[in-house]
Amino acid sequence: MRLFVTPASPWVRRVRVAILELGIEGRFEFVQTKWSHDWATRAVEHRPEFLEATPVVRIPALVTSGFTLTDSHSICDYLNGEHGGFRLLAREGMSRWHALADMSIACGIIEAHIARRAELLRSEDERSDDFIGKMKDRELRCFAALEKRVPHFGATFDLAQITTAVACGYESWRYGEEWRGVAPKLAAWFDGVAQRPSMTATEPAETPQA
Ligand SMILES: N[C@@H](CCC(=O)N[C@@H](CS)C(=O)NCC(=O)O)C(=O)O
Repeated sequence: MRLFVTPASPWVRRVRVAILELGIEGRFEFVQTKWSHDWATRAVEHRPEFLEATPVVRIPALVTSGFTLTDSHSICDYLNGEHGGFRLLAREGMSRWHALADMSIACGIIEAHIARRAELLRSEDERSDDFIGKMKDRELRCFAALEKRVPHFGATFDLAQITTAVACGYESWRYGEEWRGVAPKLAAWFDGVAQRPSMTATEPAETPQA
């Protein structure tokens, strides 16, 4: 299977961490994509193999022998169901819904991260500080909500925890440590899980420029 990636993307990172947690990295070829900083506002050049793989032209994208999955949600679902025996997210029942409740908050943070990043990549005269502030408010509000969930986190580093850890890691890397002030228990939890081999192997780094 071929997985299109970059080292900066939190959506890619949650997939890569899930793969490492399941111990199935040997089944994948990781294909690096390059992006010019213009990606936020215009269609940028890509290698033909990436354009042929995904009409969405976003990462992650997973090409299997039978089909292509073009977002992290469907890829995580596939990894968990077909390659993970539902170890990272219960197939059914209350534990599934609690995990999805936490994961949807963490995904809300990551969506805000990328929207804020795209806005910051605009030229200064086009950029909206109001929009950037709105995204930051959402991030901090969601971190404060996850703070209340920490006592309920289970022993397994499951998809909800993976996504939460990726959200914490991206926030620290791109936007600094203010979030720790609204979510100190979450920050302490993150400092622990950040030492897992799946997390240290996938620490964010700048996207290679096209
Ligand atoms: N909902 C998608 C979001 C994927 C996404 O936004 N990826 C970003 C990188 S973090 C991207 O490829 N952006 C390029 C673009 O929008 O042109 C997922 O879960 O994978």
